Amino acid sequence: MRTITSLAGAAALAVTIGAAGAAHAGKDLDAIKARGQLICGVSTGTAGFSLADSKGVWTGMDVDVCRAVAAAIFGDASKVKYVPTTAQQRFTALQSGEVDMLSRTTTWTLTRDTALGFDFTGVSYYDGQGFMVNKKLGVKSAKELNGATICVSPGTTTELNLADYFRANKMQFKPVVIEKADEIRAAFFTGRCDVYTTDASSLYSVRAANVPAPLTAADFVILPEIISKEPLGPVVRHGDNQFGDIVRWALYAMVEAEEYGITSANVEQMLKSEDPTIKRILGVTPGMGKALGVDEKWVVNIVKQVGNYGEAFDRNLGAGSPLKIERGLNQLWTKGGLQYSPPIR
Ligand SMILES: N[C@@H](CCC(=O)N[C@@H](CS)C(=O)NCC(=O)O)C(=O)O
Repeated sequence: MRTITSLAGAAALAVTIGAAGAAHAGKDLDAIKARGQLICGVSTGTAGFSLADSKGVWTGMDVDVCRAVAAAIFGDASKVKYVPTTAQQRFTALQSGEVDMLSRTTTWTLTRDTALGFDFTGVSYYDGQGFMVNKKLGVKSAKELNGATICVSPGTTTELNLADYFRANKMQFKPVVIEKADEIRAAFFTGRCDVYTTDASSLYSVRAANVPAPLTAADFVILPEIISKEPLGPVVRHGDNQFGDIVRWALYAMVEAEEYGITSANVEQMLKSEDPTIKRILGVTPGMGKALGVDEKWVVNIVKQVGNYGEAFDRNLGAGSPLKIERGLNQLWTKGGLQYSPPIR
């Protein structure tokens, strides 16, 4: 009886997968495959997240998410064209089709996920908004900022949270609103504003990478208050669920690989593992690639070329980078953090 039931269950699953048409590519995925390249909207330059060097080579955590998607689709992480976007331009770039996806410190909110016509596919970095000030001001807490002049980027959650926070705490502020990242940083460092506010990770990034000599990182303090939740993640347009699924699971694959101890260094060795979960993740037991409409070696390609989530975090943002950001909320759930992949099965 038990055998008959489970056979019936397996048959039902086969029918479901067949009917859903795992291999039906939508229009965005078709276009990406036809051009042979993913077009990823990144920021104009935030060290650790997305930054181009003098040769035009992009690196960073957000860049690595683009690379993982390209590795899943093409088996080649280098098949990405990067389009720099400011916070204000980014959503138009995605809506108009100028880019296939965004991977650029973009916070998942209800209105962006609905009214703007987008889907967020996961959280690549759990962040929160903070404040940075020049040490000379002697300010120790955001509660002391009444009357301050504050540099803030337009078209961001930052702008909205800032207004909420000051209203809630019955304080006044003078906004200095500047779209371009290099200009807003210059305005802050030259003293045009007392305070720079953005995602805390970007404050760490700017303090580590952008302070102009003779000033140094030690001249600036990031205040202890984190005033918001900023779950940053990749974004796609509505209309091509299969492409959205690939973007979603490319990031999850990096997280799942970390949880199961699969790294860029040991992935070949792991192909010989007897663990059924690892066999499924790496496509040794086929099925996951087919369900997603990509090669069965999709996770092998991602991990070999990009690394698992922890490797990417360490290299771009953590101990192996100039930013030295703690894993914190971005630690795996098994180690007290929030990074958690649904099962690859
Ligand atoms: N996470 C926030 C802020 C994102 C954001 O883009 N902030 C600006 C602060 S300057 C930035 O990173 N810009 C980088 C760029 O334009 O290259 C949001 O999604 O609204």
